[in-house]
Amino acid sequence: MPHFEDDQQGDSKVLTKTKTRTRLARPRLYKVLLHNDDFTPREFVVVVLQHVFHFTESDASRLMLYVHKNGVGVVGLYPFSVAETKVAEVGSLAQQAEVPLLCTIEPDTGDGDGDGDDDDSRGDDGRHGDDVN
Ligand code: TYC
Repeated sequence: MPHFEDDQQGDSKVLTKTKTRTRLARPRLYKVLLHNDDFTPREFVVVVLQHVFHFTESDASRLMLYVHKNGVGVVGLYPFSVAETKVAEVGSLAQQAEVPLLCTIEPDTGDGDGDGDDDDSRGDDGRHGDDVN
């Protein structure tokens, strides 16, 4: 906020302005992981990926197959509250359908997939801007 200061002689004024810069920390991101199981039908997984994570049908199918083959995959990177909501949505759809489909959250360490071997288990680039708040 601009304010006037007296100089030493007291007969002139100096205008000084304090610039306040606000830097916002980037929100921490969390990986949402989808786990394979032997019972959930493939079509159900594809529909869940389309509805909860807004994948196209072909991307959802590709990701479902990735998880089916590899055991686990990252379906998205989100701020905690969004990640938590998505996991709860998947859990509730799975419960209604009486299937054991499991989705979990893990902090993003920025190393690829967090399993320490620095590979890439994402079916895409892992980011979805639509839900980020
Ligand atoms: N393995 C399941 C099957 O063969 C399909 C499946 C894929 C289940 C991905 C869960 O996260 C999953 N019916």
